[in-house]
Amino acid sequence: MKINRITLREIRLPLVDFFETSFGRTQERRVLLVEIQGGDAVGWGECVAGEGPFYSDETVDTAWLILTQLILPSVLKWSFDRPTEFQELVGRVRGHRMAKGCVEAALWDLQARELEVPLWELLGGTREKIACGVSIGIQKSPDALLEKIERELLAGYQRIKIKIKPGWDVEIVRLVRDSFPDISLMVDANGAYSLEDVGQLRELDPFGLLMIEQPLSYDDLLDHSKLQAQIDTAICLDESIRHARDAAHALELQACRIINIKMGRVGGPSEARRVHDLCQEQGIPVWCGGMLETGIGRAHNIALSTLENFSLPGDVSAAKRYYERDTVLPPVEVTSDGFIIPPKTSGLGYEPDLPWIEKLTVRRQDFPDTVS
Ligand code: OSB
Ligand code: MG
Repeated sequence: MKINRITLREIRLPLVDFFETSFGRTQERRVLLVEIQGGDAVGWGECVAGEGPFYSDETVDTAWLILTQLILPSVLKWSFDRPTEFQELVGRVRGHRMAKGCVEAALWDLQARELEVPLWELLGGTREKIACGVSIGIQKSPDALLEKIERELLAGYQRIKIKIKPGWDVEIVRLVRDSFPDISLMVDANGAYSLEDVGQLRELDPFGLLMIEQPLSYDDLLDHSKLQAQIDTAICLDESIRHARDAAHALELQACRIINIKMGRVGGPSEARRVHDLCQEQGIPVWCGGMLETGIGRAHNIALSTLENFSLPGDVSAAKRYYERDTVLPPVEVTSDGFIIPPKTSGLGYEPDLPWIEKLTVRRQDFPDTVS
């Protein structure tokens, strides 16, 4: 299939509520959307880079630069049989995985639509429903946190993840456990601790947490391995896993027992699938992480989550938790018992709401540059 036209847009939209992690607070999202036309179809992708270099070194602006100057010009007029070939095309660009990832994702959607099959089927997925959990940020008060957890449980979510950082950890987890003794609960530190905090982290062991996500530095494997040997709670790696080779090294080092897969973080659906397959071979469960995506990114996460080894509930939740109005129709929603049913229609199975996206757009670049 030959690529004829590409549009890159930046949209801005406020979050319903601020989202706070150990690395900072987000109130408004800046999101890049890529639309790629080839054959008789159009595919969409969403870049998960953040507003600042706090989760990873990529940002919305670095992604814009790399996409407009290097990646999209090389994709225009390019022909491919399989979306996986894209990684060879851009292989000389090191890093910038979130920038690359949204383009590869759009190519998958494009091909699925061209073939008139659901994207999840093209990816090789088998799950007919996706178990959903939620990620709850650091709140203004412990009471506000308890209230939020209560609301999400009532909505049907199957697993609660709370963000922790030094000063908002053991006592908060104790409070949550006292209030909700039986829920499936986990914590995410986004790299806020160091190996010297092992004493503090061991204090989490009695609370029966499903896992602790990324306790140590975003770029570390070795210290996680040392930590895992000293705590009972399973470590799950997020930031530290940039590709399948990192995952292989992490497992060899026993740096974690679970891996969170985010397609943006690892550079696209094909690398995400590689991490998934490797973990499956080694008996390591995975789950799909989230990056406060709007519906387009969410729909890609849903498709990915249908792969067999996504055996734990993901941070794949309804769009309305974050945005008043989603970028796709119908909006991504969750059943009252906490599942998302992957659509049977072709491609993503959710349609980008183009008039709404146009309204939210603050900058746009077309390939070829069609003005005149
Ligand atoms: O660490 O999983 C994370 C959001 C932004 C950056 C990093 C993370 C998160 C989340 C939110 O936890 C998950 C979601 O999209 O619901
Ligand atoms: Mg995380």
